[in-house]
Amino acid sequence: MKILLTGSRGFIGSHLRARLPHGIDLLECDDYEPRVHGHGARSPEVFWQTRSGDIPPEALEEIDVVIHLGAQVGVADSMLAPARYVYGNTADTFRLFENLKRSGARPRIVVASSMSVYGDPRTKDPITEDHPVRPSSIYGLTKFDQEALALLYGDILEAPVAALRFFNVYGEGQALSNPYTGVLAIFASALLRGEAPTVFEDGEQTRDFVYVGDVANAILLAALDSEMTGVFNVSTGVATSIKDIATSLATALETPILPDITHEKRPGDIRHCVGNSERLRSFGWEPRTFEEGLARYVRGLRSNVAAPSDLEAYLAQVDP
Ligand code: UD2
Repeated sequence: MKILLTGSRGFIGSHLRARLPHGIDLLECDDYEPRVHGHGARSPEVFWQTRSGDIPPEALEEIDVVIHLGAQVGVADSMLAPARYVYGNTADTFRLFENLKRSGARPRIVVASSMSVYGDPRTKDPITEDHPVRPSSIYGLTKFDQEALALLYGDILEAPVAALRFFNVYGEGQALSNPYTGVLAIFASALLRGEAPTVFEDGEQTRDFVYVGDVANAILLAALDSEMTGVFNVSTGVATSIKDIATSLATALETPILPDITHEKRPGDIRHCVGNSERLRSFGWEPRTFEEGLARYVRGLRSNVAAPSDLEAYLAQVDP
């Protein structure tokens, strides 16, 4: 089986590679975005050190599965530099699927979408995939474009498509140096420097934190189970407040530093977002508890895993 994996060297892509069954012929694509990878991090095994849209049709002819994780990531940044997201997410995804069409291949397609497509769900209850889509950031809009393009080209190519809406993903390898990454990595880097994490609003806003290994398992399931088509929330259904995140992480890291609660809202932030994942669970997927995921995350931090490039060696030693 031949798989094209875009974003293969990123946070989620690296966890996925560690789980791929032996014998898979993997074609990797990663543009080595400096904010995630720093400068100079390059692997000779990555055939395409380029953007997803640049892969020529000839390279796609024999592909059985496309897993499209490659994207520009960062909600706040997308409002400051929208063009980067429109080109990097919408246009590149369009070019990837257009090249796929030209190649004549009819692979199974798995695309990484995001809870950000819902915008502000305006409810504390877990939302299902039928909840209205109304992105409140350029990032969310372009993630929806990626999802919609995958579904549209799936229809055109008569290829099965699974669009996975990731909620707040955390875990080993989320780049500590990236200011636009998830809140756990931002808090971890503050605590490891001996500084108080900055909590916006009153800290009672909630999110649905899903461990990266479980996200990788969901992708693998979608890539290998031909019955899995349509849109799926990748979430736990459990709401955790941001204040609790700050204190749980400080406790787990044995750094008893209280968060600095600003009572200021970060522009564009939503108050609550929790996802119902019954649809994905019906295919046998089961996420870990936050406590288990946090313990794994902290073990990674203690082993100096600070970026996706640290993951390959680390995950080879631990049970991914
Ligand atoms: C956004 C996206 C999500 C994903 C994620 C990646 C939306 C609705 N969601 O989620 O799809 O891409 O970004 O990061 O667009 N916070 C603090 N202090 C900090 C940083 C964050 O208090 O230093 C709070 C923030 O106000 C928010 C929560 O933590 O309430 C989560 O923030 P986040 O940036 O980790 O993720 P979020 O939910 O904006």
